[in-house]
Amino acid sequence: MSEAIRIHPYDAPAGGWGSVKSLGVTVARFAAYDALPGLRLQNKPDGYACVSCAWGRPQKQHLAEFCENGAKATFSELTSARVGADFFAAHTLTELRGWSDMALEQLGRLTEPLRYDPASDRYLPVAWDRAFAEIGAEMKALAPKSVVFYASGRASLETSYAYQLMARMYGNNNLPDSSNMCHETTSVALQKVIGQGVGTVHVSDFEHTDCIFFFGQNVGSNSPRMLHQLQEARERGIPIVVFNPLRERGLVEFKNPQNPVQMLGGPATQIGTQHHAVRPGGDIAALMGLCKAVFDLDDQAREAGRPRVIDTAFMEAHTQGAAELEATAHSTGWPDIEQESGLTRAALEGAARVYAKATAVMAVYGMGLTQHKRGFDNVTMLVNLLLLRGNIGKSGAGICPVRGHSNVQGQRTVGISEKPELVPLDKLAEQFGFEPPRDKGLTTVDACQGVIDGSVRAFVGLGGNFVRAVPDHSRIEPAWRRMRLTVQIATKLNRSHLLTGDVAYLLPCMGRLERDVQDGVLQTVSTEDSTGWMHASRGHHAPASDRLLSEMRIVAGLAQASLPAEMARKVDWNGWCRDYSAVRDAIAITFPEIFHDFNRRLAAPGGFARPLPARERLWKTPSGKAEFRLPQSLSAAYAGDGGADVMRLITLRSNDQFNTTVYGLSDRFRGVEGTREIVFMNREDIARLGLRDGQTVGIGSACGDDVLRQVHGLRVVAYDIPAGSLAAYYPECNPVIPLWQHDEESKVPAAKSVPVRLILEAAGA
Ligand SMILES: Nc1nc2c(c(=O)[nH]1)N[C@H]1C(S)=C(S)[C@@H](COP(=O)(O)OP(=O)(O)OC[C@H]3O[C@@H](n4cnc5c(=O)[nH]c(N)nc54)[C@H](O)[C@@H]3O)O[C@H]1N2
Ligand SMILES: Nc1nc2c(c(=O)[nH]1)N[C@H]1C(S)=C(S)[C@@H](COP(=O)(O)OP(=O)(O)OC[C@H]3O[C@@H](n4cnc5c(=O)[nH]c(N)nc54)[C@H](O)[C@@H]3O)O[C@H]1N2
Ligand SMILES: [Mo]
Repeated sequence: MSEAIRIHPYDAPAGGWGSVKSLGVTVARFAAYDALPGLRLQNKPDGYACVSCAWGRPQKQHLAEFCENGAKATFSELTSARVGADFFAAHTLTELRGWSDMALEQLGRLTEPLRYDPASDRYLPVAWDRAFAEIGAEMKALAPKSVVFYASGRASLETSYAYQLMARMYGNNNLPDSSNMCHETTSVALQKVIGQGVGTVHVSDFEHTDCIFFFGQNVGSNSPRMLHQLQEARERGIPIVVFNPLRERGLVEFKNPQNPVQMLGGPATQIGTQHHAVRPGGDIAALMGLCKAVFDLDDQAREAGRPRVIDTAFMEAHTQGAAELEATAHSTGWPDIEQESGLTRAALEGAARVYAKATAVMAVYGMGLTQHKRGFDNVTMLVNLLLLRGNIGKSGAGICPVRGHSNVQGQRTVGISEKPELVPLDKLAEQFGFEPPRDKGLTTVDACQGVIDGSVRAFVGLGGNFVRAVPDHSRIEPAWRRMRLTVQIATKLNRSHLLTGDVAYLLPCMGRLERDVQDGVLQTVSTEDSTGWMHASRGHHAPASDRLLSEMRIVAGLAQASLPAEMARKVDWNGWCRDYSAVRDAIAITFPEIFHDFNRRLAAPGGFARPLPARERLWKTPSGKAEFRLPQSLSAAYAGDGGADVMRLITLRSNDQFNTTVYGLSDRFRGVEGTREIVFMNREDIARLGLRDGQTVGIGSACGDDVLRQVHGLRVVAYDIPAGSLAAYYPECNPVIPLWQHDEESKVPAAKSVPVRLILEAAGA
């Protein structure tokens, strides 16, 4: 299994033959040849919603609406490898905890329900009925507030709705989902300033935009289908201005694997027209610089009697707080902006001129903005910039957070949220005849804290790899095993399943690509993409095993076993399992504005869009206007313990993983093959610290508390990254992130700009 380690600069475009070759390797790796013909159905009206990213689909579809990484996700789910009772009989969990994420992933699909047997330290098969009954007995004995119901962002709208209802009937709002490690910053920040917690753009806006600002999102690896829209925009001559500490290949150039001319030697499309290597955590400063420069351009225009640069009519009618922003921008000095952003005044003024010339600007962003101490300010500063020229609520303009999991936005929409104020609890009360809990539930960070302090006694996971995805592994893993009960619903084995409570179950489910037949009828499920469109999805492949249940059946089984009988009876769980359209009818009653006529509208090819009030310039904020907001500080980062040697670490994804699922060891675009144990470093830092390219080092948290948080055995890779910064892979580096370092408003762990210092290791490589 070990591949040779090769580190080399990569200068081929994103897409192109590299992507075709990588796909071939993946098909062979998973022996998923049966999956190939099915790819044509990916993201098509008669097919299935891709299980990889959440990017939207154009209404005018391309011949193939899949990408290299979507196909990888498909193959990995449709792998021919299986992991069943015979495997678990041969391996203790203690042994398996020594396996890598990639080795666990490659075991293939889980096939039957399992219960942990502490005497033999193994998972043993258990019948479904028995598993439900035993879990139910445990749940009934626990205090309702001590149980957490996590969801990872993939389960359908139907299952997610049933899941949140179960949690609330059980007695808590402890419904964190992967959003709490991801775009919750967006949900909180956009709700505050524009009155809706989701983005305002549709995919069709890319056809009308005349400028795109792109912050902290690695499109080539993490939402490659968007490269089509970016390529089309570039072919119209639209500038794309990129702010990213790294020069990510997908933002440099792209060859469309579905375009024969480009593939047979035609030139690649240049994507980014300006690249600004902002320092990690430096975006608030960069955005303040951009706003300052726009105000300056406006002053100059006014003095010269030219048309204003600022859209004063929009600002007067639709916003509040502009004067405070203007005063702050004027009083913030360029030296401070340059120092914190790592960018020059000239570079920021150049970007601002491009912004000021365009009439419809779109701002696209990802984890590079949300996962910081002041991620909230990153997002609200980006909104400030857009508002200055009325770039929200007009064609071709808007704010475009790129969500992660394929239904993470939808899960929040149908009620998976720890924030009771975001859920129509009165409606649920009336609809189902019970009193939902009204107190705040636990976020991901709160849940981890509860596991550490012992107040959380049980964890139910609807997908995901929670223990691996969260920060501070060395504190959370030991505490995790002191819980009473862990229940994991999953398609594939991962490290979280190997860390069990006293009583533990691993319940295998069908994936979205598989035919979900209930009562002889093929069921339809639905998801919401990153642009607020709802899509139907029907599986086309045989289930990986005949002992799998659908996620809907598992949730219904848990609910019926865990809720008091009189509560369980309030929902027709069995009816819901027989016909998912009945769940959609219930969703339509709870959320009529978004889901009225759900079943009818879902049948339309291309699905339907939810209302986006800010898109219509209806601002559902307390003031009824879009709100300019001042940042708390110019830096989005934690300062660290003050040592001169403290650096800012970015933890990020390779091109060969989906979150904690590691497909392989190839980060093609960054030129790293055969290993993930690396740390990218600036050449000057390498020289300054007396290190060598290729040498082995460790990194340790420099947060200033007295907990030891370290990762060892990382190979130094000289890389084009701002001085004083490091980049390394998630989840391997999660142990160095303290749990208490998170966005101050949303509690999303601060996985970018983590204060660390290098540790010299005895043996060099
Ligand atoms: N193939 C594949 N697709 C995926 C995923 C996957 O793992 N694999 N994961 C899915 C999920 S859940 C999510 S949330 C998304 C994640 O997709 P992204 O949002 O792209 O997440 P990351 O890989 O963490 O990369 C963050 C980017 O931000 C940049 N960055 C880091 N710090 C800063 C900063 O301070 N400022 C700026 N401006 N940029 C910064 C990094 O260099 C990097 O390019 O992708 C989704 N799609
Ligand atoms: N340091 C650092 N940490 C991070 C991040 C970072 O950038 N840096 N990113 C954060 C982000 S953005 C996110 S979203 C989280 C991700 O955190 P999670 O969502 O918890 O993790 P995933 O790796 O996406 O979960 C993968 C597992 O989900 C299960 N699974 C896959 N498909 C299905 C399905 O259809 N049904 C069910 N029931 N289970 C399924 C499989 O068992 C698989 O092993 O990690 C966060 N953690
Ligand atoms: Mo995510």
